[in-house]
Amino acid sequence: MPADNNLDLVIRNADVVTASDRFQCDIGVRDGRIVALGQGLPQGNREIDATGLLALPGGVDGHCHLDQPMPDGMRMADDFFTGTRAAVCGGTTTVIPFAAQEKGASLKAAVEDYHSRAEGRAVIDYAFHLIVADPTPAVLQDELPTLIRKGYTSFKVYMTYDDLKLSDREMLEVLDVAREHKALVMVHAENSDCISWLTDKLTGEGRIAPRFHGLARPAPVEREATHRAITFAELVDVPILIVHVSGKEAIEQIRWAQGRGLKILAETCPQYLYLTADDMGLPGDDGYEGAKCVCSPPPRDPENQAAVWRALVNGVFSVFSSDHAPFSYDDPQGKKLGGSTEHSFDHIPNGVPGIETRLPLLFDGVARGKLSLHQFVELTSYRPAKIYGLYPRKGTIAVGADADIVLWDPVRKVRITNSALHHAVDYTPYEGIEVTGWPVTAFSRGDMLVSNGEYLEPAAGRGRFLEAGQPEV
Ligand code: DUC
Ligand code: ZN
Ligand code: ZN
Repeated sequence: MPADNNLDLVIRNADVVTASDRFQCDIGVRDGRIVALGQGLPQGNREIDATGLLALPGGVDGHCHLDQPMPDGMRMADDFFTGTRAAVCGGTTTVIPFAAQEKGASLKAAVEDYHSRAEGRAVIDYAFHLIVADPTPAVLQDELPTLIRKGYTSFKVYMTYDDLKLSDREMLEVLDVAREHKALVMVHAENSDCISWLTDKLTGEGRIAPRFHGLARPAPVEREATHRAITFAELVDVPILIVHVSGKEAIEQIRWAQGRGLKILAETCPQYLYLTADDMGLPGDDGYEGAKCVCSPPPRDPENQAAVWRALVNGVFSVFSSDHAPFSYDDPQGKKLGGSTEHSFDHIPNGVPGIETRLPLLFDGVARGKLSLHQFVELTSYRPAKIYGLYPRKGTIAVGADADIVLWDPVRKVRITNSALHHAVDYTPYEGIEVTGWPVTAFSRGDMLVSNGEYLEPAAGRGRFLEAGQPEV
């Protein structure tokens, strides 16, 4: 090591775990990158002793919503500042939220607007997915290919929600652009007409409480759309990623497709491991509290939770994301839309917060012996970095990678409570759950942002935009 080339940071006695390896060493960091892994590294300008802690690559949250423009008087509680603050306190050092096109508007304009929301606010690095809601010829032939070339290499399409959904024909056209330009399409798979028919029936009978949200979106609605999306991917001959898979029936479709040799990737989220339909309200409960757990697809039952755990362990899922959708409960722009608790379930903003709790909730599965540490890193950091074109800068601890490193105390027990979280949402659906293992110290490009559980208030805006490369599926 040349004497004039001091290390900015040395993390001593690290028990490093990546998706594939585990080794004891010191980690040397200069100019935000890992430059040395070895025993007895020279003194750094800053020294951290990691004895007794695990050193994992910072989490990559490949699906979260921050400050996304919303219709109908809704507003997300988290912007890029509070959302990324919460992310890093939960061990995530890269987020990929969505620049969403509005129908009738340009995609490029959505991206420009979204940059202005992130700049000066984000405390960790971020890339953008796109949401394609209006695939006009101009979008398909010009905007999308240009944006892909500029580092927006993944985009989400919806099969439901009136303001976002695409027709089958439009889905095929978007998939074809992805094939030609080697981008990746993420699919929200629920059958729109089935949902609206069931919703009309339920509300027509006066069954409007939050718990009926689950009955309007039962498993076959997700199963059918999952199968249809797979069929489109097969016809176009392009990989896709099915997001927020909630249970057994959709998993069966994905396994079936994977068994046929199709490149169908899949994601699940903490809500499908920890919540059930009962969290939206028990039979007979017509109160409104269940709105806190209304998300789509909805949480199902313990048998489905077990199926989701199994599919995480046996490789059906490639990524574990938060789908953080930050709507406060006691907020006329949030769950109590318009200040009312009287409206029907189909007017409740969909989604649950979870950007800070994503990793601890899955890590608890490691502590309970359900999955290995390597699988944990693979699902939460390595694979999302690969799939969304950010590897090897993100997703691993290796010479040349960004020094996005999180030190975990693998035995610390924490009872999750909203007052200790760092998002701007007024509740967590995981209140009271005790987990084993907590991310105590976090570095982003070598800057310590969290120290022994304390958020160090780094400058808002230190986070940088990441141009994504070609997805590696
Ligand atoms: N469903 C989505 O599709 N997005 C945000 C949250 C949700 O529940
Ligand atoms: Zn979705
Ligand atoms: Zn989402």
